[in-house]
Amino acid sequence: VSFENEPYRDPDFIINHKAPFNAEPKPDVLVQSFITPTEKFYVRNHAPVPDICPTAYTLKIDGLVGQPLTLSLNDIKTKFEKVTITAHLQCAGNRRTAMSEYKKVKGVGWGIASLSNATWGGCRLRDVLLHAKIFSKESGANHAVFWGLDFGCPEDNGKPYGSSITVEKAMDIDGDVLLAYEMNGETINRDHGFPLRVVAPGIIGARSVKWLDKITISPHESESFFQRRDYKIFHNGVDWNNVEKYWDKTPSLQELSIQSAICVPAPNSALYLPFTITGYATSGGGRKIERVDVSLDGGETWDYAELLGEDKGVCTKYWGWTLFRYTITKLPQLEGKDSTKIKLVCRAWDLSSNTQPKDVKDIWNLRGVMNNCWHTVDVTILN
Ligand code: MTE
Ligand code: MO
Repeated sequence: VSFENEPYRDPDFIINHKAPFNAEPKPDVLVQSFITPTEKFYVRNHAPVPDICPTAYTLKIDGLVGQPLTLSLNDIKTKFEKVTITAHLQCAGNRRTAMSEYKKVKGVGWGIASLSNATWGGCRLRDVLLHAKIFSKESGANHAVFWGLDFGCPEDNGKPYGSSITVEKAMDIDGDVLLAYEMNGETINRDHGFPLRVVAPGIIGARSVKWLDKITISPHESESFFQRRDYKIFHNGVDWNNVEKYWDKTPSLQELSIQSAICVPAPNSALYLPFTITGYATSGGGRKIERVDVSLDGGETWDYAELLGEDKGVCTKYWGWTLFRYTITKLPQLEGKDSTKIKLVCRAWDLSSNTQPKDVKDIWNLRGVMNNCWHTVDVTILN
C-alpha cells in the first residue's frame, strides 16, 4: 500500500501514527469551541485515504432487503430528506496512552483528544433502508454491515475497513444514524470520508464507516477484524496467549460510556490565581450530561462545574459533547506559602446517573479501549 496521495493536514496536529494517519488536536485547542473546526477534528485511519471520483461513486445496498439498490451521490442528495445534526465522534482508544502507562496495551497511542464535535449533513440511513424495503427482524434483518473503500488495512489482510451496527439502531427514528456528505456545513473532506460516510452517533467512532462502499443487511455482525477481534473490552486475565479463546465470547463495543477530561490547564503547569479549568464531557447513547464535578484535592472533595452548550437541534438525544468550566479564585492552603501542588480531577454524570470509575486499574484491558477513569491533572499554584 502507498501513502503518496494523502490529503493536506493541519501542521498543529499531534501525530500518533503517520501512515496510516492518526492524529489528535492539542487539548487546549480542542475546547476552544463547541463545534470543532474541521481541520482540528481528530483523524483515525487504518489504511491510505482513498481518492474517490464523486460522479463515478455509487453506494450499494443488499442482503435482507426486498429491493437491492445502487445509488449515486446525486440520488443520495436528492431522493432523501436532508437532515443536519450535531454529534461528537470518539475513538474507543481515547486515553489509551494513560491506560498503557498503568500496564502496557497494544494499539495506537492516544492522549485525551481523540474525540471531536461537528455538525453533519446527510440523509437518514433509516430512509435509505426503508427505500430498499428492509426485511423485518423476524426475517433475520439484525445488523447493518458497512464496508469502506479504503483497501489495505494490514490487520485484516489488506481488506477495506468494515464494521456494523444493529438494525435496531439503524432504524430508530431517534437514533439519527446518517449517511453524511457534509461536515460543518461543507462537503465532507477526504480524511473524514468523502464523498459519503456513516455517522452513528452515541456509539464508538469505529462504527461510523468512512468512504462507504456498501451496506449489507445481515443476520450477523460484520465479519471484519474490526468487529470480531478488535474494539472489545476483554477481562484483565486475557493476554496475547489466550485471546483467541475470548474473541467470540466477548461482545463488540457499540454504545460509548461516560467520559470527561480536563484540557486546560496542561499537566505540570505552574499557575497564578485566578485560573480556569476547561474540559469536555460526553456520554453514550445520547444520554445528557447532567453534571460535571471538579476536585482540587485529588478527589476528596468536589464542586460542580459550569456546563456550556448542549445544542441538540432537532434531535431528541444529546449526541453533542458538553464543555465545562470551573474558575478557582481562592486556595486557602496557599496562604503564607510561595507555592502549593494540587491534583485537579474531573468526573461526569449522565441522566442515568452513570459516572466514571476512579482507577484505571479496574478497567484495564488488553486493547486499551474505553479508558474513562477519573481524569487528573497535577499543577503547581504560585503565590
Ligand atoms: N472508516 C473507514 N473506512 N476506515 C477507517 O479507518 N476508522 C474508524 C471510523 N471509520 C475508519 C472508519 C474509527 S476507529 C474511528 S474512531 C472513526 O472513523 C474516526 O473518524 P474521523 O477520522 O472522521 O475522526
Ligand atoms: Mo476508533
